[in-house]
Amino acid sequence: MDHVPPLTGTIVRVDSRQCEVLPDGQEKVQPALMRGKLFGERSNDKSPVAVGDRVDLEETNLGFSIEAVHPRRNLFSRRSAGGDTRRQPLAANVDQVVLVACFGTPPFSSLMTDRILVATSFADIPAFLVLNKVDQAKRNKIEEIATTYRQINQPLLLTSAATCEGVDELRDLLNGKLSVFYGLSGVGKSSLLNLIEDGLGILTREVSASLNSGRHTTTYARRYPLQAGGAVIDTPGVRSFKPYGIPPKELRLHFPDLSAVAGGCQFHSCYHRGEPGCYIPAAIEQGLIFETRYRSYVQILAELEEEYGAIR
Ligand SMILES: Nc1nc2c(ncn2[C@@H]2O[C@H](COP(=O)(O)OP(=O)(O)OP(=O)(O)O)[C@@H](O)[C@H]2O)c(=O)[nH]1
Ligand SMILES: [Mg+2]
Ligand SMILES: [Zn+2]
Repeated sequence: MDHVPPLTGTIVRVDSRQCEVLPDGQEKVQPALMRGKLFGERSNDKSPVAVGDRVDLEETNLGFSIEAVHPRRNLFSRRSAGGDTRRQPLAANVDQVVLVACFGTPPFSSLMTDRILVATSFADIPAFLVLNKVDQAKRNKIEEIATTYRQINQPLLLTSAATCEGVDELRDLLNGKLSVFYGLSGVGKSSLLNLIEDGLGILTREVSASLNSGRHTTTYARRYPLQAGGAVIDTPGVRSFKPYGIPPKELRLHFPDLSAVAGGCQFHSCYHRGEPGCYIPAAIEQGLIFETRYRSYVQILAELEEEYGAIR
């Protein structure tokens, strides 16, 4: 029998039951079965594969099956929702996370934004913050939030899928990269993607449909190649987000604004929660740290301690 070169491919779509793969050198996306052994190897993961994963494939008369997942360059993940404490992989081997938040509906949440930024920092993936629906907010509200994130040197863009503000800049930013669009349900991820390129044709929420209907418009993560080069992964919006796996002691490292002034704290082991000689309250007074950011830190730290044990 002739030697058959190993068949490899990239995962382009994942939902709860099945996934799709693009075999290398082929043009057609194929449904693929996840081998049972993959679940055993990654029993702490909600799904053994994520969009962007490189995999070994086998082709049988029943179709393609995924035999193995290659080591990942990076993995963007979250804690599973509900009582489930497993890791939920969201996207693998990406160049950047485009974190979409918005004004109007759903209202901008500093805590949600900061939780996602912490997760991208922990995963060592660059994040780009997109503040969408600027047509829905007053200029001073927009400036207040933009200023907070500019202060921590967070790259950001103001956009509106309604007026196309910022869409050209967003398109430039995606060029040649693999980007994952992530954010709460209804912030406009799919609407923005449809403006980036004619013909993506991603389903978006009807204007009349209520955000509280309990349904997400995008129900699976899927990768779309871009004509200009690169690709984007659209993801189902979430209602809440918690970072997975960050040791509570490490959280302060993922708040660049806190780390930048922590040298002023009396003790190196200061976790900025009322310890003697903590410099953070003074830094807030002086406008070096925004109060919302500090509140996020305290809240996220409490959540991580509840999950992974208190700092002693
Ligand atoms: N006014 C205004 N409405 C917008 C803007 N962007 C999106 N929308 C509307 O917001 C709603 C939600 O948009 P989607 O693109 O479906 O949001 P999504 O983030 O993909 O939501 P999920 O798929 O559930 O995660 C739709 O009714 C859009 O028309 C914007 O910039 N301004
Ligand atoms: Mg969507
Ligand atoms: Zn401190």
